[in-house]
Amino acid sequence: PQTFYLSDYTPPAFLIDEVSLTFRLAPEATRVISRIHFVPNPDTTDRSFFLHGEQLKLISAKIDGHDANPTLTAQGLTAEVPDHEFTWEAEVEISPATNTALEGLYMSNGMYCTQCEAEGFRKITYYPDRPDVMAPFHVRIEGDLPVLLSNGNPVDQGEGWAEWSDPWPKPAYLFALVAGDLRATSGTFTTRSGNEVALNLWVRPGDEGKTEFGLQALKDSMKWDEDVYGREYDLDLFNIVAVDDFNMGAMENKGLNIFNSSAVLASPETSTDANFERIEGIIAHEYFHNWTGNRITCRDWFQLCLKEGLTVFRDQQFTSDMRSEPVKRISDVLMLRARQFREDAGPLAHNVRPESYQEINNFYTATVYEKGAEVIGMLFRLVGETDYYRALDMYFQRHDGQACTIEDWIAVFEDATGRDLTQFKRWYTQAGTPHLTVTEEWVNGKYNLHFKQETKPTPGQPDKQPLVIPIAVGLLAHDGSEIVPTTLLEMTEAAQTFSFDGLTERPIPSILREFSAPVVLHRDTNNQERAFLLAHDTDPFNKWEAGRALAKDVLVRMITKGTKPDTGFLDALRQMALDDTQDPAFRALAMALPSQDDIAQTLFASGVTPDPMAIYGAVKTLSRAIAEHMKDDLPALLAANTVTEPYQPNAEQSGKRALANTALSLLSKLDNGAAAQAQYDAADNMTQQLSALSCLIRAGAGADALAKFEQQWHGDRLVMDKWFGLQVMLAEPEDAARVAQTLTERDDFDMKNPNRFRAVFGALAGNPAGFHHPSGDGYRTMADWLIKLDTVNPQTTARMCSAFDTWKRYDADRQAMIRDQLERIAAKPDLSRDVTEMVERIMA
Ligand code: HT7
Ligand code: ZN
Repeated sequence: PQTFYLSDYTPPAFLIDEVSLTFRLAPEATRVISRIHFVPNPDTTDRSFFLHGEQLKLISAKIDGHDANPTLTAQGLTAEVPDHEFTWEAEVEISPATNTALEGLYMSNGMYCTQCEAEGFRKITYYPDRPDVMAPFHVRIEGDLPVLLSNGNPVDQGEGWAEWSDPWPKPAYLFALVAGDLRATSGTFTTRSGNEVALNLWVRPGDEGKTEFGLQALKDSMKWDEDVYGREYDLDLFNIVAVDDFNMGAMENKGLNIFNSSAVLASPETSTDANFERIEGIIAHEYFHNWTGNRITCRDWFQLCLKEGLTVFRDQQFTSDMRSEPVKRISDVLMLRARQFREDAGPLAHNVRPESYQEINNFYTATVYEKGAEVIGMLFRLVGETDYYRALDMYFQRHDGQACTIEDWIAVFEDATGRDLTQFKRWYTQAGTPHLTVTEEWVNGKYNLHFKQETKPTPGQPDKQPLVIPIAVGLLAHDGSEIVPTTLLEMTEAAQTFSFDGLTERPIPSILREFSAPVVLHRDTNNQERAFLLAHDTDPFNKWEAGRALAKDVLVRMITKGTKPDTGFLDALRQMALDDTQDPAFRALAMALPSQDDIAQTLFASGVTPDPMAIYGAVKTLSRAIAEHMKDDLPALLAANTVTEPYQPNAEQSGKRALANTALSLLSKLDNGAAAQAQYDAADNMTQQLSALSCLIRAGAGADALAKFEQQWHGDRLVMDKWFGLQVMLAEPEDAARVAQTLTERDDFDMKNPNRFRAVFGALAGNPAGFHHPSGDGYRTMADWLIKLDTVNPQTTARMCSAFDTWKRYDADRQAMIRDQLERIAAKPDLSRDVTEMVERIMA
């Protein structure tokens, strides 16, 4: 396959000032008629004419009314064109009903739907499918369906047709069309300058009861973007459509966002608190793209983090404002470490702004998204809140309507703040997680912190340069009082010392508060000090971090030295769990043990080959020890946090439920699931029902509840995804692969539906002891199904290949078994470009 390089960028030869598309919808023979007005790009002398196009049947092509006689290839076409402006007219035929890749125009449950990011538009018609070609679109849809939608504002409609016009120039990846039998829940939002925007959330008949929350989240997002960033919505209409078959969470098409139904449909009976929070965040994310992505887009796909990093940062700020700031920060860091640090530590490590790719879909990663957001968070800390928003105002003003680069973004911050950001820019161009080591010195009332930074080599990048690292530090006295409040240190050298004068005692430092930079911090400390910080740190993130470090230390010693669960840890955990002055959501997070994958990553980083079975055993033993240590407290903790008011998915109630369910899960280890069974029987919401079901399965008493659950929910595909996933996720290590395989044999397992496929195989990858079971069954079952799915849906298959990306952590037997499976995948005839690239990178 061809490799694309950032350094090869050239501007487009022709720009477009008008696009007209007509769709004559038919499941296996949709006609797309395009009329495109091209003008020579004054910024280049290149006049070669190339249009992307894949899997299209060309019916006719004309230039200024004459036959175009194009030369066709598998990637597109070329033709002789005038050296002045001209009109291209073409008709193509496509087959949405057989499009299982879910890119371009496809069908889902009788509904037509599009997904064009990143390069799906070329499967709809011939076009310069690159984000730096922006144009206003006029769209006519002809089809015998009640609802016909496209981007922008409606122009006109009649029986079996509708016309839409989007005045805002956009790249083809933001094009969307939806047609089907849909029902809307509607509302309005009045912008701060007085425009009334009509809002619709479109769903399949039967799903109308799950729309209220999404619509409110949209209104909250619109208001927040006005209040915080001064950004108003710019059309008369905002449509959201829920679709069942979708490769990712959602898509920000201009004025017509399309959502995976799992990322928008919610009701208390069918959705957990975590689902509600995720939905609110995704709705905000897609809405915020209207400015950061749509009005200002990317010049090319290497600049993906320009829109994604910034939009993730914005949706994180939103959730933090809507809910709890510390809880959101802790959850984001947990996610970053689980997914992005893992990526950075393995064969898939890449820059926040990659420099080459074979298939861009493989770069919608935690590095581009989540590390991209962390980089913006560091800029925010370094320049301060006032300058950050000044720079953003300048960005919106300077670049509205443009397709931009990271250089443009950095230049705005340099111009707005007068800072030289040359070194800071390395965060975009250097892969890998920096390791920051700190040592301390106390001499005559002077306290020195010596920092060293090091980034290990990553694929293709053997040498690393020092980065600018904002390190937020606070100092505490031994009585727990804070003697130096949070101060931001700016590290720029490979090794650097920061001094604090005028202290009367040697302080206890709280370093990297708020997780001020995406680094791994190393400090020679002890559990007494960790327990002190867990009890006294005023920074909630570091308070939580101290507890987490304690738990990790205990687990690592249990695994590597065979020690017993540490009573000091158990006491500290108990004290924190029962501390009513702390937010229940925070306490629930602090009581959760590090994930098995996190422990494997930690062991590997310290030179120990992780044994997934030993990790599984240690986590189980420690959880039981916590349960026994707290056995007299658990019923009261559960009762005190049981919500008796009617269900609300807000932060306060969900925090209490999280803590109560943590108590329930511990209690279930002692009472064989009796309390969980009572909760299951009484539950009137999915959070309570699902957590009780999990406890019952873990206690080995889940068979009845699983059967009842299926009976109750067999008609609800999103709830049934939970049922599928839970059984694999919680299966005993030796059973996990068999459970997954057995579930695929059911009639309601449909590999064409990414949610259902991910429910089963995402859960298999998320059950580390099951996936890495010494029998190799986990690897084999996963590979069997990735091979099957590749023919159907390469994008989802490629994403799931990352289950294997940690293979070098493990022992020789496991490595050999994984290598065999990767080779088996690689040998599949006609393996997609997506999966070929992933397997090659993982095996390299
Ligand atoms: N910008 C979107 C990224 C995306 C996508 C979404 C759905 C299906 C396929 C997709 N490929 C890329 C989603 C986002 O970041 O908001
Ligand atoms: Zn996005």
